[in-house]
Amino acid sequence: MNKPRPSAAFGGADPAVDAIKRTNGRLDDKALVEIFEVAMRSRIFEARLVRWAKEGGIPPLLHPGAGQEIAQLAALHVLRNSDPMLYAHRGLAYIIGRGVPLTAILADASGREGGTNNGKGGLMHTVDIARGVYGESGTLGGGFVIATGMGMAIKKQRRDDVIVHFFGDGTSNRGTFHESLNWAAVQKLPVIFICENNGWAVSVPTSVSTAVEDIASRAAGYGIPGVVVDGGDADEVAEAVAVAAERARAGEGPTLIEIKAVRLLGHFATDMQEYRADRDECQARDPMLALRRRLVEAGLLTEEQMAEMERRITTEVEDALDEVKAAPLVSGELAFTDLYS
Ligand SMILES: Cc1ncc(C[n+]2csc(CCOP(=O)(O)OP(=O)(O)O)c2C)c(N)n1
Ligand SMILES: [Mg+2]
Repeated sequence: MNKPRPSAAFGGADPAVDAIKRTNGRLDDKALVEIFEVAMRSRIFEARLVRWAKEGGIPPLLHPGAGQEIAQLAALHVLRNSDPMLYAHRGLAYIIGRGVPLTAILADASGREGGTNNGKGGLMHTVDIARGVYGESGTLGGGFVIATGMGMAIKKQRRDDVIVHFFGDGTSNRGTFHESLNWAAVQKLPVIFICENNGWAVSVPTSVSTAVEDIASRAAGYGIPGVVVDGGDADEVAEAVAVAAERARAGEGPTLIEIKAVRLLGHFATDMQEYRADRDECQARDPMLALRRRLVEAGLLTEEQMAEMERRITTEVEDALDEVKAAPLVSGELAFTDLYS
């Protein structure tokens, strides 16, 4: 699998894509700082949610995304905010990155007023169409079919949107993966399939469930590009997604991108990971640490500025939590609204 470089046919309609082309496949300084800040917001917010779950405030149905935020955000950085996104269950960086307010996410998580799904979706099903956030399929593997169907709609409507669908390595073993990638490929649909391979599906190592080393190698079976990128390298992720977006907008069809990721925490909030030998050792591979070092070395942020950023975000998170705790629970009558259209 070759790492595709941006081609000469770049459209020019996307500032972030243009920027990465100009800098020869590297994110510019402003983008790196932005990605770092949103990743920090996601990390702090998620840790607070886990604590709230342990305190009994919300069901412990949170799948921590710690370790995977930088890659998720680098991917989104080169897409338009209007590009429809179907996210995965792991973490909140996707929706925070799209600008969904923390109060809305907290309200969804706790079934309070002010959320996006009126108590019906809980934490994993925040939907915010104005921000291109189309939710997550509770049945893993459902997203492939939905993304492909959305791709057909976009193509029929002759819009130049690109659908991005994030999913895990375990999910890539569902039959819907095959049906969808084949159809998206043959119809040349504008979909970017992004597999975050974190080496685990709950407590099952990928090597036990998956016959190939690289999930991206399956792209060959559909005649589409398959690209492997390092989830610790924001530039590599952003460049691969920029190339895939350009290809999709040009009507050339889908791309399968595999991010080699690290899951720093348990499958869900209260998972102690007794099954995992690398539980402590993997912390050194945290992409946040690498980006932190890079920003300091490049003189883009000082340690003091990062500490200040952390304090500011912590206050922001606590304020959002106080606001949502004071909001009323969603009325039971709303259980029967928005179910059919
Ligand atoms: C069809 C289906 N089977 C099982 C589950 C339960 N489940 C939720 S997350 C998960 C693991 C998924 O692993 P992976 O796709 O690698 O994502 P990760 O959790 O590692 O991010 C499972 C089995 C589900 N939601 N849907
Ligand atoms: Mg996984």
